[in-house]
Amino acid sequence: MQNQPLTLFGAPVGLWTGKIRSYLRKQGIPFVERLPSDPVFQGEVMPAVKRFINPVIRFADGMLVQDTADIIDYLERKGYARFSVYPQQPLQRIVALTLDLFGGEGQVRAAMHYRWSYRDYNDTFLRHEFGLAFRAVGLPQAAIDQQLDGFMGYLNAYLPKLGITPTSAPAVEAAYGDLLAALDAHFRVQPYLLGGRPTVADFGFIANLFAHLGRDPYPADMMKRKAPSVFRWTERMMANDPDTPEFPNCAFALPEADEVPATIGPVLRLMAQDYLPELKMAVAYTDAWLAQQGDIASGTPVGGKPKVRNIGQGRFHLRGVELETLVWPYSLYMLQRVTDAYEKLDPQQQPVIHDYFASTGLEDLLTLRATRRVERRDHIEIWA
Ligand SMILES: N[C@@H](CCC(=O)N[C@@H](CS)C(=O)NCC(=O)O)C(=O)O
Repeated sequence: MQNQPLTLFGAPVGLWTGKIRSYLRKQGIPFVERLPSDPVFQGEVMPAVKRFINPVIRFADGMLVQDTADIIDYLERKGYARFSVYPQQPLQRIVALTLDLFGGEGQVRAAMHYRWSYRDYNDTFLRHEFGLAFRAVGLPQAAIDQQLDGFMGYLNAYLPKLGITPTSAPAVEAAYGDLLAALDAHFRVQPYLLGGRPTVADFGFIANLFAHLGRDPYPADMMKRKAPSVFRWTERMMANDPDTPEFPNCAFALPEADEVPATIGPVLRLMAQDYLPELKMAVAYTDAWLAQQGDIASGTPVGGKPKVRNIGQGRFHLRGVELETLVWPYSLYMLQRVTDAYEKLDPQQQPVIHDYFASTGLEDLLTLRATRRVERRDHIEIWA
């Protein structure tokens, strides 16, 4: 079974599809990519996962796995991976999980902003890219244009719901600009976030930094001009080899001692400043929301129905500007990975990790939890 290519249902334009495409290539796992217009996706995958969502992988025997975090875990568990993207050593492991959260959930706002707030600049490219699925099924151009207006309008309409408005845009851009600068300094001296080999940290970041921020015309141009080492890392992440000619002496490995590169400190400090307040808001909002709901049976989809992935909108401050944004229990699912890993440590290891996180302002993250756990069952986020 492991020799038969699996099918990746997703799209070149898809944020989370890029994360899994990168993972499959780096792990040398054979796959065939198909667009969501494919009859198998429409007739088999969508009914099974109960919503339109990309990516989904399908094994030759029909088994489906949806959600990039679960796909990576599944492939590792079943022995498909050449190397684990979860470091074994505690500091490296917890920093990797933390950066997975920051690069994935924490950069969606920037990705959506630079794609849709610069829609005119990006439009020819986006219409081409979103048109691929409609062209693949042979729709005439007039019908494609109509479909594109509808679907692109639907995605564009997320901006205000994510707190992206003319008032907040300068804060969103300042936070992303500082992050690009910190990442650029890092990738000048290291091929991957934790050293010579990609970890789940890199796969979290490549989600937003490839399909949107590294590929759409406006942000890709900005990345090349302002942070060329970050752009170079996006190429490296999409290659099926280590792709490190500029680091000829760097082994495809993490540091032997349980250390993380010094240039990661500034990235974590930006997370503490720009993302931790939103996570704290999401936890407090979720707790208040849960308290209002009364009894929710274990296994209930987080939003009541499989299609509803958020539980409302909460407010927080980004660089002094108040934003109102959707609260996604999925972000808490990714946060739990950090808090679970910290909780599992030997008591004598915890202070070492705590001290490192305190040096970046992120110590509260290690124990930040909602009153109820989010799990995933049958492709849906549920209350445990
Ligand atoms: N947490 C999921 C996210 C998947 C996701 O949100 N995919 C987007 C496309 S990149 C989607 O299908 N959105 C459909 C919609 O919002 O209606 C993962 O890691 O795979």
